[in-house]
Amino acid sequence: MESALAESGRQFEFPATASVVEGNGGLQKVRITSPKVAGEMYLHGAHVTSWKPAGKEEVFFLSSQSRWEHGRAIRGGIPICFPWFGDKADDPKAPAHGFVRTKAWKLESIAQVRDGVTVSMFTESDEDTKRWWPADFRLVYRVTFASELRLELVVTNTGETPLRFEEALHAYHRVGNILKTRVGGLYTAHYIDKTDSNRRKIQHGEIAIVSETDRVYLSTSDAIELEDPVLRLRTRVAKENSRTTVVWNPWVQKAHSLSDLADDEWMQMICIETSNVSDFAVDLPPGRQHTMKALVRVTDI
Ligand code: TA6
Repeated sequence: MESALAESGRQFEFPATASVVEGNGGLQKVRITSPKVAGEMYLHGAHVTSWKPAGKEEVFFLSSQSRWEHGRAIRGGIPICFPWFGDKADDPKAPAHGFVRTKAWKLESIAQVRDGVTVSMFTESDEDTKRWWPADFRLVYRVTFASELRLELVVTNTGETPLRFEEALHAYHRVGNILKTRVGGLYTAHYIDKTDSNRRKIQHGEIAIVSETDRVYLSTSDAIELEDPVLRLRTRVAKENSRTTVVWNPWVQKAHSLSDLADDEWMQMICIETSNVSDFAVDLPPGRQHTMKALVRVTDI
């Protein structure tokens, strides 16, 4: 039975390139299939769950135990954290990482561009969002699936009062073996260590994951390079209008505590999160817009 959404999505389809189909848990997704690139993006959370540039394996990690249901976040791919990151400072009952990753977004358009396909989805403030956050806002998220992946999160303050928000593209990168993976690009950056009472520290050189790692790197603008000698891949994440980078791996115990992550899957993932969080939350005057961009490229090593 074709749902209304799939029906309504028909108008955006490109034969054999982009179609709106039923995905896991009956959730609707846009599926991109072309000689140049393959990809998937759910309307649930405007969540990219797959990107495969031609000749490459899947770039993103997706948990075999992920939930696919309304109100639950998908574990893997690229969840969007907004308008707060982590726990809400003044409300421990509020959903972690905000509410847009569990929201049903609307499809705005699917467009064929010179080197790929751009999918645009949007969501905005409503009664539900105002239960947690009184602001008026509109989010537009444009994702271009091509030989590179281009991500653009546009926040508009549609209200009368200034708003302050945090945002993160909480990307789960698939790796061959986390013990052999190295992260470059944050060589001397200051960071908040969330595994050590939020102590502030300084990075020295490349990042190697040797225990639970949960760090907010501050005042960052350089591209991140993920070196994976097992998959023989280098992933470069460049960005614009993002002043923080979060690096996360749950390691053994935290992974065990997460019901939607299989016990050994921590070895196959690392989160590199283009973001504006903590000291770099964004202040947006009424009627103004803020756009954060990330650009992901994968090359063989
Ligand atoms: O981005 C790192 C982090 O904030 C960690 O603290 C960890 O909790 C992770 O996000 C996953 O959060 P989630 O709410 O998806 O379980």
